[in-house]
Amino acid sequence: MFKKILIANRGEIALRVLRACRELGIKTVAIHSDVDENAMHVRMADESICVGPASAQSSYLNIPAIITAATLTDVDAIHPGYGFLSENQRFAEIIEEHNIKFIGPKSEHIKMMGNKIDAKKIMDQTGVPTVKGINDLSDKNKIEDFIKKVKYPIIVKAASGGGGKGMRIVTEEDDLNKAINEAKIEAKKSFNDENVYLEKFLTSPKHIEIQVLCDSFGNVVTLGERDCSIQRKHQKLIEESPSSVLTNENREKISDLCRKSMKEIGYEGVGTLEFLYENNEFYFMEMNTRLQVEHPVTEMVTGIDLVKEQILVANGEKLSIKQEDIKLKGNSIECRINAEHPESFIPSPGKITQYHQPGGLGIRVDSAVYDGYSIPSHYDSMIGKLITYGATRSEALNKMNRALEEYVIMGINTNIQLHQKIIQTDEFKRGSYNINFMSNLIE
Ligand code: MV4
Repeated sequence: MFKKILIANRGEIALRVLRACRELGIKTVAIHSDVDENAMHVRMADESICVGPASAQSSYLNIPAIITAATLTDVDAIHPGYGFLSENQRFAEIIEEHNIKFIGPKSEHIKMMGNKIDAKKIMDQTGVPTVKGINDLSDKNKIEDFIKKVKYPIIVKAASGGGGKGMRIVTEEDDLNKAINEAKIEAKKSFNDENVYLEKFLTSPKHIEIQVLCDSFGNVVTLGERDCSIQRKHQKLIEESPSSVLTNENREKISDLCRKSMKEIGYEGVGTLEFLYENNEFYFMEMNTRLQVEHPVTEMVTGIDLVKEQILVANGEKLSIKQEDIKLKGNSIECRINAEHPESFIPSPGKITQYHQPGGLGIRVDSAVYDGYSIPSHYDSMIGKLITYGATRSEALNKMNRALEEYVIMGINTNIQLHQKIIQTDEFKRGSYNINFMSNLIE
């Protein structure tokens, strides 16, 4: 078993990984920037190393400094968390070149899924339903034929995209060329890859994703779905599992297809297949090859510790869980707590002058903040996740209402009130919401 793991991240996810390591009897190394010297992940780790100044570019994204830290502390493996270097193929390769295990998928799969066009092709070839689209934009006639078939609206997406950059929605023919050119320029600037593709734009889908877990022996399990439709500017706000609109039958059908596909490509580690879901049909969009922010709702309804499993399969162990042993039980909801103004959404870093976090049965708080902690302005504004679990969805929802009321964070602005507003709407209570929920709420 790994003796020591370096955690190449900060905040709540660094703590999440530290906790799994401690339970597995593995020593931990935290890395941190100058401004994170007093961060909780540094305090909780067995060892810590400063890898650079405040800017993420010079610290948490600084590959040479992180490799040096890993070599100096003699770790067996590196866990990248989410964000930062978690889906960086070069980072995964360099780590392995240093005979250190990257806790994540093979670098070939990071690369494959990093290109959304390739990802869709592979999924299509392995029998997963994808959104109708066209990848080759060199022939105007082919584009015309495609649009004649699927009709407007159309969405232009960047092959290396994510987070809405290089994306354009086109509702009429006159706007198409301009949208493609603008998307190309934006994609080149953001991802240094000007490749874009077209898809039929679905106007009111849900965003539903399937969690997979695979070992290096070809064993694959799926762990149900997460409904992540409550998002604003491509930042998820609330996630839940299971989704209230899926029947056991359509859950099993899509899960079977995901397992078959992952087995066929020889995927290893945890992964998430992102789908749009409209009129009872799934359409694959992209795959995330990392542990995701919202993984706790899956852990709550399956009872499976995804980070421990991730570490075990990276260590070359066979999955001990069989698909038939995975039973989704109860309901879980996660609210992402951000340090930001509830109406303007402007980040609100600064010192937390008073802090009380909710507790009790069915409440989980994944956060790295504490009383007196100063939130630096250099990183993401997400300061924690509030997760509730109940035997039924209404119980999980009642607990969320109670927990949000109990949560005290003074000195900074947070989106706690916004969460209260969202979960008290009839649409949220019904669970029938789609990706347009937030734009309708604010209007
Ligand atoms: C779509 C879509 C509808 N139809 N693709 C959003 C981020 C990226 N992961 C892909 N996204 C979408 N892709 C098709 N074919 C709807 C979204 C989408 C979205 C689009 C525009 C503005 C806000 C959005 C919020 C969530 C999802």
